[in-house]
Amino acid sequence: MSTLKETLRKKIDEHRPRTTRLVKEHGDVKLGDVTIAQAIGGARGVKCLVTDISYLDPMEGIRFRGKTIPETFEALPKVPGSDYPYVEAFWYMLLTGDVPTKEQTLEVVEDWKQRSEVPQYVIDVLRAMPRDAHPMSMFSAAIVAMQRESVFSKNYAAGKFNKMTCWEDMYEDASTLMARLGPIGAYIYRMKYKGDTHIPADPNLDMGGNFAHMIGQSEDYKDVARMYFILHSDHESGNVSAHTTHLVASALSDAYYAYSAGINGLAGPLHGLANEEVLRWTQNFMNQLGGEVPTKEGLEKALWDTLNSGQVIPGYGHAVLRKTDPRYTSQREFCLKTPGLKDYPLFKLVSMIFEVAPGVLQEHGKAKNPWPNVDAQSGVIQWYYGVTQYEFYTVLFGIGRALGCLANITWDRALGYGIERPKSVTTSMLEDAAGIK
Ligand code: NMX
Ligand code: MLT
Repeated sequence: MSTLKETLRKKIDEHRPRTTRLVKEHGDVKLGDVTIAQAIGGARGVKCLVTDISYLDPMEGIRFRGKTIPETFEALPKVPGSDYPYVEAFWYMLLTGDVPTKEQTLEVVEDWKQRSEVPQYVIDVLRAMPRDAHPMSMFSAAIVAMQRESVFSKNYAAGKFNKMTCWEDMYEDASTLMARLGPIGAYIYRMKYKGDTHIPADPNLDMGGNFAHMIGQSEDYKDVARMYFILHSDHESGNVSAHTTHLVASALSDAYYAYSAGINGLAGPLHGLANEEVLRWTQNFMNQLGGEVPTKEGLEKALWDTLNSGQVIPGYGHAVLRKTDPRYTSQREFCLKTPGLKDYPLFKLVSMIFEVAPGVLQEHGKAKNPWPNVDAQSGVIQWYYGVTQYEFYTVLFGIGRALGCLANITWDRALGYGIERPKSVTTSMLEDAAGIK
């Protein structure tokens, strides 16, 4: 049986000529033009990133290596006794495009176990931070602290940089990060919210199961963790966390620098932090009603109040999607099939928002997409299982998002993608181009 790294090497060798040929023989082919609105408005729709790891169709939603979410869950080897796959199997699939066998999956499980111990100096860094620091700033600091261990940077400094093989060092760093992010997240969670008491890893568990175990969660939550990490993994390359990671890595910064930067982008309320905002919004609203589920009229008024005060409705809208996010649907289906969750008041409220908010946003007339995104549904599941510290939710997102970002930067190195450096223009130049001067 070939190892994941050997399979990846074969895939990379097969893929390289395609990229080389495109650049050498067809490099001048245009993919589109850039308008003034795009230059000012966040490059929306500008096609200038390449990835084969996932693709986001505006109407269909995400496909991972060509597979929809249900197809992904169906195809991958399942953890014994669970309906959900190994996160490790999904990593294999993101990297290679192949569905691994059980044996190949267990090889990754074992590899991550060997790499998973969180070094004492990382714990020291976390403990030195003010205890009220946001968990995302702790998470980011822990990641960048580990930069001293980067195989890529050590080899680069030793003069061993080789364009053809440097992806292997990126792969090593990415694998170590993947193995440690769950335990680091769990440490932050227990330090901040569980009286600074900690639970050692269980060597018999997979990555998702171990995360549930290390934060002190129930057996049922193990599937929540597996589902959550896979659903949040990747959303093609242009989203802030993936793009930031790619951008930073393009300077030949290592995986630790790059993913720490990606995490800082994920921490913005228009991006990953929206899952925290959704829960804050719904909890505040329910508290005002003494814990009762509101009427549709009451909810409609609250949504308008939010819009009229100049705030966005968190969890709704999207830069690319133009329909309900299938990641939302997948989590909603999980709620509907889970006894207890289906009738849970917070889930009822989230479902009512799903009925009411799109109409309100359409009438408001600004958002191009009035439908819910992944963040509108994720917090209610966490809350139901007792992870009520919504400040922590974006760390969960960040553990999952690493799968996509780190697989992508491994391929960036393999295909020799260039240092990112778009050209800027001045406002006068735009006015000249528009003929208004
Ligand atoms: N509530 C109110 N207004 C909105 C919303 C919303 N949920 N979504 C978009 N708009 C507004 C937006 O602020 C903009 O207003 P203005 O012209 O005054 O600047 C206008 O509608 C047009 O924006 P769009 O082109 O539809 O959206 P854009 O691509 O610029 O931004 C988001 C996409 C996701 C940032 C935006 O929809 C949003 O702020 N949503 C709420 C926050 C959220 O849920 N973020 C999570 C995204 C998923 N993730 O995990 O990263
Ligand atoms: C994501 O998962 O990154 C978000 O849905 C944002 C995006 O794709 O732009």
